[in-house]
Amino acid sequence: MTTTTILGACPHDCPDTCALVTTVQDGVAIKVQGNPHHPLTDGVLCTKVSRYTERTYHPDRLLHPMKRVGPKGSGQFQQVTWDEALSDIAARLNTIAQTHPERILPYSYAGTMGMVQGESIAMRFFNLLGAARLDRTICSSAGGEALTQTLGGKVGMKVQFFAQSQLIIIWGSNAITSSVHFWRIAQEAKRQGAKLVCIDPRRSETADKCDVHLALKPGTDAALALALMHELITHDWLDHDYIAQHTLGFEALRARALQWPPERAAEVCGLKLADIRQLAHDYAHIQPAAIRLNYGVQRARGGGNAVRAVACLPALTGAWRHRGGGVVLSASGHALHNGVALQRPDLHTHAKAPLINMSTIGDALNTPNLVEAVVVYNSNPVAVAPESAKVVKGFAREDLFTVVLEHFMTDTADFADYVLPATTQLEHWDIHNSYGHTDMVLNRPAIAPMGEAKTNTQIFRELAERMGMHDPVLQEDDESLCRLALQHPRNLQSAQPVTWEALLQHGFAHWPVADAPFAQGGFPTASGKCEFFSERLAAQGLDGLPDFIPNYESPSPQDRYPLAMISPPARNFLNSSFVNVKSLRDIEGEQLLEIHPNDAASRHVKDGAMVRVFNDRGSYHCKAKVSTRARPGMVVGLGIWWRKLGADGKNVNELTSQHLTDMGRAPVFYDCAVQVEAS
Ligand SMILES: Nc1nc2c(c(=O)[nH]1)N[C@H]1C(S)=C(S)[C@@H](COP(=O)(O)OP(=O)(O)OC[C@H]3O[C@@H](n4cnc5c(=O)[nH]c(N)nc54)[C@H](O)[C@@H]3O)O[C@H]1N2
Ligand SMILES: Nc1nc2c(c(=O)[nH]1)N[C@H]1C(S)=C(S)[C@@H](COP(=O)(O)OP(=O)(O)OC[C@H]3O[C@@H](n4cnc5c(=O)[nH]c(N)nc54)[C@H](O)[C@@H]3O)O[C@H]1N2
Ligand SMILES: [Mo]
Repeated sequence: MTTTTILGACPHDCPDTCALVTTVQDGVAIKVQGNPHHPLTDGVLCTKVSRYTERTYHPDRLLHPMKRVGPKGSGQFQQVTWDEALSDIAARLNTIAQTHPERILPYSYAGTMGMVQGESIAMRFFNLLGAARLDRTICSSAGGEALTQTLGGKVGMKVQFFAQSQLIIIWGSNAITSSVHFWRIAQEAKRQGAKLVCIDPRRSETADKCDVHLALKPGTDAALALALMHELITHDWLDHDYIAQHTLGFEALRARALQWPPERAAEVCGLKLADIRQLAHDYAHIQPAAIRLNYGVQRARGGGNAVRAVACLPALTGAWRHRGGGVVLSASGHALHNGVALQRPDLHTHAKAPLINMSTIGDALNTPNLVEAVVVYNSNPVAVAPESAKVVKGFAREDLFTVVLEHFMTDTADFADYVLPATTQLEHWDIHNSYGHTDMVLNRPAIAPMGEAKTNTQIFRELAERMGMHDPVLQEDDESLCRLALQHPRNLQSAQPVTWEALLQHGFAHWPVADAPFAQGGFPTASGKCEFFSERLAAQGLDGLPDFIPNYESPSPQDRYPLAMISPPARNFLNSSFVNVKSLRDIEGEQLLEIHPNDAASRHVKDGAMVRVFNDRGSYHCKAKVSTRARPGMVVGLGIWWRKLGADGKNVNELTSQHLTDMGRAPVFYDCAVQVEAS
């Protein structure tokens, strides 16, 4: 018997990007653990990924190419050879490409966050083809755009220094669920006396464990941030020196903030006046003060503005001066990888190719003459995209040619003409940055591909050959692509570059980032300052200052759809991944809707009873969980279930809309009015 251990990286869409150690016995992966030498992983994994072998060796794993034999969506497939599948796909795509390559749409997101199995050969392939471009907005583009306008990029505090904070504001995140390694650091700070504040409309597991919980109405964060500024300004709790040297537009921001006395914010946010005042006082007086801002705040109409407003706070008090002070939403902008070399945007020369927003895929697929073929990889749009009825109608089009690269027969795969089996992280090379920390992590294959599965990259290589696309850039191998990711001029010139040797030896390496990156200003904006006022936005005719923008759907009790619904992820799923892993689904039980006891009583809804949740866009059935985790007037539909595993073959996205955010063209999953009735 031979036993080896292989160093890897967690591929999932999560800020923690853990370093992994896989134990392999006679070619079989028997255990996946956290790498104890990687400081942030610290040998610990979440429940989901510690069961990674259960996912990899799942009895339902797709092991062979499959061809549709029944109507679209029926899930009736028959096994075919790779040769048959690839020849037919190549012929079908070539027929479209001869006249309208721009009607071939790639649809991909972060099933794996690896740069190689994510967007390398696949992106080169679609670029060379002149395919439609996909606007990848479904998760973070509102906040990303906002942060870029204010701070200059996806930059901020180094997560490890939250351990030194004395005040930690967890703003729009259920950290225990979605970034457990950050939560461990926050606990360390707490042991050193830090005060923890959670700002979240839901009393989440994280809110339970913080010292203070401010349960504001969904989508009102900008109003709260502006009221905090009002207090900082009127009490003169400001770092005048930092403001003078490292910010732009203070006078304009001051005038805006003075319109937001805490009384006004209390009304808009549904918070107690005293709680807002106390938070402002704490933020000004407890140093270092750190904000873990997260994506929960930017899934509503004014999400971009909310992020801009919050991102201004640390510059007002000079919190950036400390290693344990500042804000972080995403730290991915600190990485120095060469994404351009991997993806080669220069290869795309087809001027007529449209930019199609993945968040409105429902509308796009139902627009005549826009999309004739869609190739899905690393994503499950039928489950995760908003307004499912339209998404399903689009994917059900008999004249749409659909190819899905997957591990499992997902809701999206059910609609495919061909489903192609892809390798998992244990079976391929990849290289990862993180959006929560500033390390790079390498993933080496631990086991041979299962069944006939191939890597995403190999599938596109072989497809390209059959389509007569012989450009050598499509044939670069995975290990070379991993190395290429390091070839960024600034990495190569750095005094402490991330090297291939270090990655091979340790499995991870640190990007060179200063401990307190903005202690002396130096923001990556055009002005080098934190831009309270943005000339760029003003020049586009937009508001140069952050403001509160009310939700598209902010219901009141007399409305036809009187309840605000948010749909954050269930703890044991990762978006729609892992929903089919039985041991994890058993923990979650069924699709749940949390509803406040008052709202339940007025509708005669009992705890554990089935309910119908509906609005003009659709309805779904799920089980009511009567609980004060939901504010009065608000319900929480925990996501993201596979539709086919839901009570009536639907999930929460049946109700969400295709409206977009103020910035970044992103979806508004948490800006959604519904009604609930016993069923
Ligand atoms: N277990 C698990 N971990 C995950 C994921 C998962 O599905 N499961 N998803 C991963 C992905 S793709 C992402 S993008 C990240 C997301 O991770 P985060 O950005 O940290 O967000 P979430 O933890 O999803 O939590 C969003 C929180 O925002 C709250 N919220 C909803 N509306 C508002 C609002 O208007 N204002 C405020 N202040 N809060 C609001 C919700 O109640 C919820 O608790 O997590 C990643 N990690
Ligand atoms: N209502 C509601 N909807 C939401 C959200 C919400 O909070 N509420 N969150 C949104 C957010 S933040 C996000 S990021 C999106 C996420 O949406 P997606 O990025 O679509 O994420 P998943 O649902 O996890 O689907 C990823 C799929 O990729 C597959 N996959 C994984 N690795 C590989 C690989 O190496 N090769 C191939 N070919 N396939 C692979 C997995 O099996 C899985 O089926 O959902 C969004 N949708
Ligand atoms: Mo996400």
